[in-house]
Amino acid sequence: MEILQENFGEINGHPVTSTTLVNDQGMEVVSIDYGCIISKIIVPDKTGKRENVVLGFDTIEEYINDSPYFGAVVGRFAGRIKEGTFELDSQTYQLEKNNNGHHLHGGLKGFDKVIWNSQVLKGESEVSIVYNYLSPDGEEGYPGNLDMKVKYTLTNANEFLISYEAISDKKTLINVTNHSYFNLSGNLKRDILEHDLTLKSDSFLELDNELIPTGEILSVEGTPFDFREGRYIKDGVESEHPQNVLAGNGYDHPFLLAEKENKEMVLKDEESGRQLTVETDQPSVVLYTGTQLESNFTIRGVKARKYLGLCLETQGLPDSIHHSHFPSNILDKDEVFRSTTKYVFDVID
Ligand code: G6D
Repeated sequence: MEILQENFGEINGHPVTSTTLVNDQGMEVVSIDYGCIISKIIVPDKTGKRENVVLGFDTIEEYINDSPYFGAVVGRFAGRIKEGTFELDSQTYQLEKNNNGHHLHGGLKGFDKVIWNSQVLKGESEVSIVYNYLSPDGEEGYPGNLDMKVKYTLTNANEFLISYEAISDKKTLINVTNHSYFNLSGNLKRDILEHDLTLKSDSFLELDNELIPTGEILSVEGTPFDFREGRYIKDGVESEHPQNVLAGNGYDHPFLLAEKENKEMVLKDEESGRQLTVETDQPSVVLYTGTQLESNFTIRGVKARKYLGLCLETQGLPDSIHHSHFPSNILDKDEVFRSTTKYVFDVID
């Protein structure tokens, strides 16, 4: 097990450090303290060839200029909040409206756009980095001084765990996730249309044409949203289902998970033989198939394009504050929020 650190650049005079967690199987996870961004995950394919399986950059400038949340921790509230406004204890709050008149992913200066403090921890069979950021009361319109911790842990069993912990001195909202775009082909050799996803979910949220949840919870039965027995991502791209069309010919939807911490999501790329299993304690996952990726920049030499990566954003339900039948994302004063998502990389049996 090893931990390597080096300078990754600087933002307004603040140095940004890159940290590489390495296990004894040759798996590597590289992250930077700007946005806790995961910039590389190196895992072997079925022949043992070690390649990168996430979309990322090698310079801080590209993250600032081009990145649609590549690898970033997203918050205080991942997803959209309608019109960026909500009420808590009869007080109305107005968040930054940074997306089409609504609030998206924590606003203009969300968790993805700040420099976090970091501390590394080296164990016998695992290595970790703990990121910490104190989001001041009123930041992007949110109430409360929120002390946020994110821990990345790599084990010798090729498990990568992301653990979140938060506490606030006022009642507030919290819905945090990681926005890595996975592409198991290795070094972006192919897009993700032939990736096969198995997802234990019987229902998903209906979205309106501004991608805001309508409140309706739809059954996956008989639709391209039924991943229970496995399905190629391309099915949702070729589909004429109005929700696939509305998402830009693909998926950008929250799915309600039928189980927790029990292999809820398994993503496979048959050609490389790579497999990613994701387990979480969160009630839902947003499947986003990179439908808004434009081709106006390159990613380590590969021209950006739709479907070059997909996100499995484990989290609560977007806009939950406006839908009382959704699980709550309200964090009471001095209540401790904790959540863990586990990613296990191996090869298909
Ligand atoms: C688009 O609607 C999608 C979001 O789900 C995604 O997170 C973002 O692009 C990167 O806004």
